[in-house]
Amino acid sequence: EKQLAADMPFNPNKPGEYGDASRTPAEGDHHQPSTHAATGSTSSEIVSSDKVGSGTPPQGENPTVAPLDRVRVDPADRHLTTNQGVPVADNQHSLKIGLRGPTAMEDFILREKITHFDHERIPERVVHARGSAAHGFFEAYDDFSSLTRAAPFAAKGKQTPVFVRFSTVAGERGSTDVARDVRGFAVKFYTDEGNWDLVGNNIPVFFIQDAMKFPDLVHAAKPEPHHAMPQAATAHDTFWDFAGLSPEIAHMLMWVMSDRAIPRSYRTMQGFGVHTFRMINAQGESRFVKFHWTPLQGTHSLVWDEAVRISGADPDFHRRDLWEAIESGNFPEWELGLQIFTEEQAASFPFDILDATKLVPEELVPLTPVGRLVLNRNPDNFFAETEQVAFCTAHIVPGIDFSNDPLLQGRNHSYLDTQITRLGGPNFHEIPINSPVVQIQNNQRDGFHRQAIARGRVNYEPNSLGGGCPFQAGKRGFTSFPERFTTEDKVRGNPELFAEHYGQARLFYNSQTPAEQAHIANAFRFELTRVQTPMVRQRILALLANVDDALAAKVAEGLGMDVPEPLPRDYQGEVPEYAPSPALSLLSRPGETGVRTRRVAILVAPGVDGTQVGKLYAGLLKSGAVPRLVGNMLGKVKAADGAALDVEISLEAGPSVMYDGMIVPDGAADGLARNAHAIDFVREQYRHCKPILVLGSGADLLSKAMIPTALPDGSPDPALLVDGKLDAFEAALAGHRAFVRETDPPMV
Ligand code: HDD
Repeated sequence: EKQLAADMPFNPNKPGEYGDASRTPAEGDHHQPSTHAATGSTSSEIVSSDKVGSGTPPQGENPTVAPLDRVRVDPADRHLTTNQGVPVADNQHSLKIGLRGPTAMEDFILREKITHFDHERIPERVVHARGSAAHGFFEAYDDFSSLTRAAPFAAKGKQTPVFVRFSTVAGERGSTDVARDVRGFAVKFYTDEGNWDLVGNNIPVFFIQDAMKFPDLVHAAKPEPHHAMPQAATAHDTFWDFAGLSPEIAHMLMWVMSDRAIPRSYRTMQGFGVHTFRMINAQGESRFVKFHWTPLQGTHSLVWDEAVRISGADPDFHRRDLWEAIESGNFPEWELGLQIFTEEQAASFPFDILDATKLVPEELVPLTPVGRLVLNRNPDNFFAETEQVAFCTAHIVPGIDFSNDPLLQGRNHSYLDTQITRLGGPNFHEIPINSPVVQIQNNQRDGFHRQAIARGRVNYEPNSLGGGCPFQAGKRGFTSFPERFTTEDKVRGNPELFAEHYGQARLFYNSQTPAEQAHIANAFRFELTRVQTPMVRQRILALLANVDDALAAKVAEGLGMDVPEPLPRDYQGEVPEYAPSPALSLLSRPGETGVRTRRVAILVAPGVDGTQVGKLYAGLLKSGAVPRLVGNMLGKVKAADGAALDVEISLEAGPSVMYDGMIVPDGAADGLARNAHAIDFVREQYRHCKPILVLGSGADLLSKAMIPTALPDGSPDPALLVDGKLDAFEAALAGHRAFVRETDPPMV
């Protein structure tokens, strides 16, 4: 035994527990026995081993919060062991009584392996089950301590580590990334004063105003309970039934029926804290704030027809996009902007800032840029990090505080509570991804899966036996903003302005470009067509009649119905009139990264102009785009000059929806035209308004696919370039889509 421990340390992190080391105290400071009376060390701890250490960690240290390195595991050059560290000789065969006999109960290795496997799954999140995450940092542009004492804003250039998880809401863990849905945008800041979670969405308003309604909203949106359909979709009766009976949803419906709900990428979404929060400086002065994340990549979305096809072609579309961007060094970046306003300003707004169905128009309170968020590292392990991360709106730090938004107040309960089932107990804060980077010291004890080994006999406060430690932080600690309340009755109900549901729904609709407005109407038509109960459709039309006559009429026409009487309004006052807010259009933020990471298909077939292909490929790479040679099948394609080109992906495996734009080089059309996948490819690129460049005889593929080269009104198509230059194509690609090409129904 001695021999084994001394000569063969199977895991160098845990050298032998037996042998001489267990009797002789090891050298070094950290092995000195404690002299602190409060630790309650017994003399047996002085007899230390490398496993138990000396029993005296450096004062104040709590290694459960050390960097993730402490738990990263790398199997290189290691042999298999059981969970008890026993070397495993044979991982292929169970232990049998004779080769054809029964398996021995004694086979502890088999049983351990199977038992662990049997318990590999944990419950998925009750909402936002499907998600993807990355590490990064937040960097403050300046010292904002006059606004807040929150640690991330304390100094110019200060960096705070973050972990960010994006998600859909309704779908289950394995559902498609590109469902029509709100996206979660949850940021965990590991600040110097504890973890701050900003648990937001890519839409600045919400469906409901009071947490009391959340379980009903989610039940209605999730698959219907009798047959568990449909997956990851609101296009069914129960959601729209709930919606029509909850007119506060009007504003949010405009957003979720808009292209915001089908983003091109997590990287091209805005994020919002949604609620009004407070920021408080060291002098105790408070301001209200709204949080906005603005992507440097621009705000871009899919078109619905494309999203439907991506769900089949690559349901991991957003996960893959985020992963690949970070792996390739194209670190996505967002600017954090704050809308900062006082209580007096808030009182003058024509809406209530505690109402999560309302936004503060940027024209009313412009954004103050305060820093940037950069995601620069993919997780090592999806389960350990992305799945086990636990966000909670109640995780705030000194300098930040809540408002009385009743949705937020309810959330503050829900998030901590839900982790207790999902992560199996109250110690989820010790899971490495959730632990702060600062020390945890308190008298909370025990519970399932406890990691920290709290020392001493004192687990209460106040105490004298522990020298009063850990002690209250006093002024350094978190103090709630001392908001003053007048004496009011305890009631269930809403403030008056909560009853006004249509002014901002109209504001949003009126702020969209015609193409975006058309997409909203089409989305309503699609969803309500899927609804089976005419009365449910009717009620939504009645709701829309309160928002915009033309929209209601268009949706009604699409459903073959008449617009009914508008829903009765709860609010007796005047509906506020808002001037359109261009900031609410997705198209107002084209981004600063141009064609970087945009995927371009170069279609190739035997006889293609190889030199031209080489130049296009190199040119696109140089601009940071991602070109791919797409052909009939994998293998070599002989170019006109005899050179061999490697097809990177086939038309079948890499269909049109995987690309932001396409090029048909000279000489490629003949070899492609007999493949219906190639015809579909061009037609879909066209229908989805993507830039197309055709060179020389490449144009033949357009005519084979019956693509019009001019717009319906006869004017030239700005994104269909016949014998155009690569520069012009790249400009169109940076512009993302040419919606001017769209017709309803599609002509191509
Ligand atoms: Fe929530 C998860 C965002 C209202 C209850 N929510 C969750 C996540 C995001 C949001 C991004 C996923 C976090 C992650 O990646 O792990 N939720 C929002 C926003 C809301 C909102 C922006 C409105 C402004 N949520 C809301 C209400 C309640 C919840 C009103 C309950 C009263 N949300 C939860 C939850 C979840 C959750 C049940 C499921 C998993 C989790 O928390 O950790 O507690």
